[in-house]
Order: sequence, then C-alpha cells, then structure tokens
Amino acid sequence: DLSLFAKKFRGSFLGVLTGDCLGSPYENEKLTSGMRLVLQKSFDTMEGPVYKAPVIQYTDDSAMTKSVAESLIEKKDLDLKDLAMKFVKSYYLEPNRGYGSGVVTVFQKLRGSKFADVLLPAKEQFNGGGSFGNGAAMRVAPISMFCYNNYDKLIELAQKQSLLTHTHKIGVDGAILQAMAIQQSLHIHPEEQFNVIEFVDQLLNKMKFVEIDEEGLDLIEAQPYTAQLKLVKNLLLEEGDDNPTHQKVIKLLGNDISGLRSVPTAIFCFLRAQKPISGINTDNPYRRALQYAISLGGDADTIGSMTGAIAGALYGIDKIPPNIIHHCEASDEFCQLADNLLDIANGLQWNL
Ligand code: F2R
Ligand code: MG
Ligand code: MG
Ligand code: MG
Repeated sequence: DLSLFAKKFRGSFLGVLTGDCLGSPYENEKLTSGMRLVLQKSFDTMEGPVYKAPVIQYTDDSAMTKSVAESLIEKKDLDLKDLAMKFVKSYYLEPNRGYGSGVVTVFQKLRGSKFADVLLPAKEQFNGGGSFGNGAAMRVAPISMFCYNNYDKLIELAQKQSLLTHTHKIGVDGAILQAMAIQQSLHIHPEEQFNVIEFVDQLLNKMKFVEIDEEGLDLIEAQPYTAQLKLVKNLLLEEGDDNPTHQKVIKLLGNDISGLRSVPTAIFCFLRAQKPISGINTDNPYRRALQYAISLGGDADTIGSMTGAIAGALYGIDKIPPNIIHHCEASDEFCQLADNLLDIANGLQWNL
C-alpha cells in the first residue's frame, strides 16, 4: 500500500506527463466546438475499460522535468552544472521533442563552452533580456517534491533552476508560482473539500514577497502575476456555477508560451475543475482539470502539463484513469522517479 505522499508524488509526476502527452496534439491549435467534442470522446474512452493503443510521445515539458528529477535524485541537491549537462545531453539525444526555439541556443552555447559558466548563456538570451517563456515553470514539479515541507527552500531552488535557461523575471517568477501551487496541493488531503478562493489567496500572499514592489507605487506592471491571480480569483467568484467562455478565459488569462499567460491559466483550470464544467462530462475531477486545460488550445501541452502537475499533487495517482497513464510514453519510468524522489526528500534535513 502506498503512503499518501507516495500517491501524491506519483500523481504529480504523471500529471506532468499525461498533460504533456495528451495536450501536445493540440499545441498551437485554436479549438472549435467540434474539436472539443472529439476531445470529450477521446477522454471518455480513456476513462473506460482498459484497452490497447499506441503510446503518445512526450515532449520537452516532460523531457526537462525528467532531467530535473534525475539530477536531484543523483546529487541529493540542486547541482546546476549537473542539471545543465543533463538538459544538454537529453536535447542532443532527442532534439525533436518540440523545444522552444530560443532555448536551443542555450543548449548549443552550454555545450560549446564546455559548461564553463552554466549561467551565462541564459543571460544572453533575447539581447540580454532573458527568456520569459514558460519553460522554467513547466519543469519545476520535482522541485516542489524535493522541498515539499520547506517553503523557503522551495522558492530558492525554483528560482535557481530557472536561471539555467530563463532569466527574465516573468520566466523565473512563473516557475516560482507553479512550484508554490504544486506544494500547496501536496498538503491538501484528497478527500477534503478545500476552498478554491483560499487557495488563490495563499498564492497572492506569497507572491507579494516575490514580486516586491520596490517603489511602493502599487503599479500593476510591477506585480504582473499578482494582477493575473486577482483575475483568476474574480473569474472563480463571479461566474457561480456557470463557467466563463473559453474566449473569455483566453483573453483574460491567456494560453500562450509566456509564463505570465500560462501559469495562472493552469492554476485557474485546476481550481475551476473542482466543480462541474459544462461541455465536460465526467465525475473525475483530475480528468476534468486536464481536459479543460487542453480544451483551451494554444500552448495546450504545457498548460495541460502544469495543470496536471497541480491536480495530480492533490488527488494522487489513484484518481488518474489507468488508460490515460498507460497511453503515455515512459509512465513506469515517471512513477519510479516519483518514488525515488520521495525517498530522497524524506531524508533531507530541511523537510523534517
Ligand atoms: N516550442 C514549443 N512549441 C512550438 C514548437 C513545437 C515544435 N516546433 C514542434 O511542433 O515539434 N513548445 C515548447 O516551448 C515552450 C517552452 O519554451 P521555453 O522553454 O520557455 O523556450 P524559449 O525559447 O526560451 O521561449 C519560448 C518562446 O517565447 C518567446 N520569448 C521568450 N522570451 C522572449 C523575449 N524576452 N522576447 C521575445 N520573445 C520571447 C520566443 O518566441 C521563444 O522562442 C512550451 O510550450 C514547450 O511545450
Ligand atoms: Mg504540434
Ligand atoms: Mg512541449
Ligand atoms: Mg508547449
């Protein structure tokens, strides 16, 4: 029998994987209502009895998450040089996993410089501005598990791992926010009726200290994630049992490749899926969250993956339909990584 945290760790890891695999066919798509019906039917089949089907390949989201997990397990710490080497090795072994076009330059420079200064290539991205893509957020789940009982360590390591590829504050803070959301989910009992507004309020309180408003001007531009989280809260409050149109969610929260317009969206999908959503017919809240996230289209693999990581951390592996798991590439390997990471995390001083 698995312990509660073993189920949650596996759930979050398989959340990353299943959201990525099931979302990737829809990446960059603008979904029509017809396509949403196709999505509903394919999820219906996957919630049914076990059947044979070819596995769906994972993309960069899972590949990079796997590297983060493997490095933490091997080094029992966040070792940036080792992690940089693992990212690069994995990229050159399988360059066609759908990586962001900018991040490939980082891998080339890391390899070309023989990892002399692992932080330098990321700083040079986009004329020195750094990447604001969601790539640092999409791979952060293992950090939430590694630091599952320590908030300060979580922030420190979520930020540090980002800097290997993303130095723009939007890119880094997106990873911190995603890491916080997963950690919060890990600490909610799956049978507990939790308050979704309190979940957002906790994130808002924490982001206050991340998005420090140095001038004290209370400018929206200085606290962009705070502004997005307030929109998430309003959307959850104002619609009651209805749900906002896809168009409205995409317009307000976004569904693109930037951290700012994808991490809060994933948090919203997870929270909104606590209640029924029209057009998504299921009693399974994990499936509902995943299907809802993917149905928004745009950066569907990444928003699906980040939503899956948060939802899986709450519900645990038992709530993920077996067909969904078995139809994703390397699901056994992801389970094993979760188990190994729990062993390591439980032995760390800072989690005691
Ligand atoms: N790249 C994709 N999907 C599209 C291509 C798929 C592939 N060709 C295929 O079909 O096989 N998906 C993956 O990329 C996202 C994560 O990206 P990451 O790791 O953040 O990469 P990058 O390159 O740093 O940033 C992504 C793009 O964002 C724009 N951008 C970022 N910072 C910018 C800045 N400061 N100024 C201007 N533009 C900036 C650029 O267009 C970057 O290329 C995930 O969706 C993952 O699934
Ligand atoms: Mg594609
Ligand atoms: Mg991807
Ligand atoms: Mg993507």
